[in-house]
Amino acid sequence: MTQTEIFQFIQDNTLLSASLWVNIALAGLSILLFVYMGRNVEDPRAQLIFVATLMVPLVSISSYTGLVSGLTVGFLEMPAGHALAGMGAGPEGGVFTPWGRYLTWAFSTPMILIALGLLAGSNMSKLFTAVVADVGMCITGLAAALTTSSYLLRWIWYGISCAFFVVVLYILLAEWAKDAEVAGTADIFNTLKVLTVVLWLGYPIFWALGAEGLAVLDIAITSWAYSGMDIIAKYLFAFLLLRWVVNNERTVADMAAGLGSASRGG
Ligand code: RET
Repeated sequence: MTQTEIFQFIQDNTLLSASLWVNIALAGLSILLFVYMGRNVEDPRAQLIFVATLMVPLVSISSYTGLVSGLTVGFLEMPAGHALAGMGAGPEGGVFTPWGRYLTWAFSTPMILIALGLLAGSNMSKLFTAVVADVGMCITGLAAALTTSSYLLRWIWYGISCAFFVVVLYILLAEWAKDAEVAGTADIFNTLKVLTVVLWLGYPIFWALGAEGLAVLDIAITSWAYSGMDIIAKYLFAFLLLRWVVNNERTVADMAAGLGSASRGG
């Protein structure tokens, strides 16, 4: 299938193309809003949180532009055992695979974790571990989507991706939650942690239910599920984080100087 045919296929499926265009529009608005919100932030650590967070909609607008144009979408023939096997590939069939989504998660999700780690006052080892495991999760998730030789191997990739995900969850729930108490940022960190953990759990669930997994859900519904989760996990998340940073720049600055509220003493 040529890129033009894929582009046409997406345009013809209104529900599917709307799920992509909505995110391009919201990412664009978020970029403008966030640049405006951050215009007076001066502390370097707060600035770093800002830049990392601003990258999220920037990566997102690129990701969705790639999808909507057909550049980062393929129609792949599924291996025997898959519910949609035997559909062929190309104009005759194949399974709609928006692989650009999984690829660009490798760039957007580390930014979310860097922002969260800095907010929690993470040390370098934990931040490194979280980011590396997260990239591993995204790339092996991409491998699961692109493997067409064996149904079993698709799910083995999925399992490996989940193992990386467990590392990320552990750092978020156990390590950074503790660090945030010491840093004096527990309130906002806990809000964002719950939002992140609950939403991120949705991605592997919808992958498993979608056309590329068990094929219980149709491609437009799956696309809306990801797009809806993205709207909350990216733009709402980033907005809440940036609003807090702007209003609490002092707390962030003190943290950078090793003066988190706990070490300041009573
Ligand atoms: C996959 C499938 C394989 C198993 C696992 C997955 C997890 C994906 C996650 C994605 C989060 C994406 C976000 C994007 C926002 O920019 C790759 C779906 C565990 C957690 C938050």
